[in-house]
Amino acid sequence: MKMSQAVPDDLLALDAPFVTEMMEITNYMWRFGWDERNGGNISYLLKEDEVKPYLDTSRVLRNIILDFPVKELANQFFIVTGSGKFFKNVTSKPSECLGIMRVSENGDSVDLLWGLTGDGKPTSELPAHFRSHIARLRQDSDHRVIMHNHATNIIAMTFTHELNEKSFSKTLWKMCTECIVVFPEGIAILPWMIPGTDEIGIRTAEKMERYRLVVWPHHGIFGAGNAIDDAFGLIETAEKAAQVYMLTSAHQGGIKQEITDEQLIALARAFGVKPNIDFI
Ligand code: 2HA
Ligand code: ZN
Repeated sequence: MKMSQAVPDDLLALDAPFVTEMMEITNYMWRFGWDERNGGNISYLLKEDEVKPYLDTSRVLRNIILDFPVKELANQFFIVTGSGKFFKNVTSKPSECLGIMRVSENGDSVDLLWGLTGDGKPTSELPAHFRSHIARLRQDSDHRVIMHNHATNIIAMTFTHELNEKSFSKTLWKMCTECIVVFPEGIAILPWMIPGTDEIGIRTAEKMERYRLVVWPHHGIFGAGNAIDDAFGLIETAEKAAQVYMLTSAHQGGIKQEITDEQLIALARAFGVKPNIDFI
């Protein structure tokens, strides 16, 4: 048992494993060059039992109104990155760059319980995050994490590859043997849209009903998972495949051989995954 009486909440929360995980992963993502300036955001659904040892959940610091209702997430706890915060700084200023909050009973606001000091706000992409959580939870009750970043080669590929979900997914599958095993459903693509809006949130969440990876052309990628490692691993795998694509397609000699459709099918069979039948 933690002695929560003796230690102020703002210090105790720093011991929480989910805070450490957020500090670690944002740092990795920044070092990969995927989160320049304030690019990227993460939200991580927490269980009340995980939060309670580190935080007095009855102590609300302030209430933040949402202009999109999320009744489906009522009373759920999240740790999120803050709007305008730099991933580069999360490790040195966690309580400024991160926030722990609970969605209100009626789903039209959030109660801030920790962090986002100095009147910080949750990520500007909160509509896309919350709506994607709702969509993924409908598919998988173990779902926990929505992650967005500006993965460099995925963005590059949205300029040089046609923006068609089937051909984009197949190209990625063929770039690294493990891709079809990691994301057998393929990857979704939205049209170019203004970020931060409820509209892009709604469209992202529609795709999340069927996919765990959604590309925002000329902007970045969204990934969903049951854990930080899961969402990160998905994005990392897609980004690696995009990097191989960018390297090989830029090569003067062009691509001389590839993983064939038959080999993709054999891979899926060998690893017991069902590839998206619309794509192969
Ligand atoms: O600034 O990445 O999409 C944060 C973002 C917006
Ligand atoms: Zn972004």
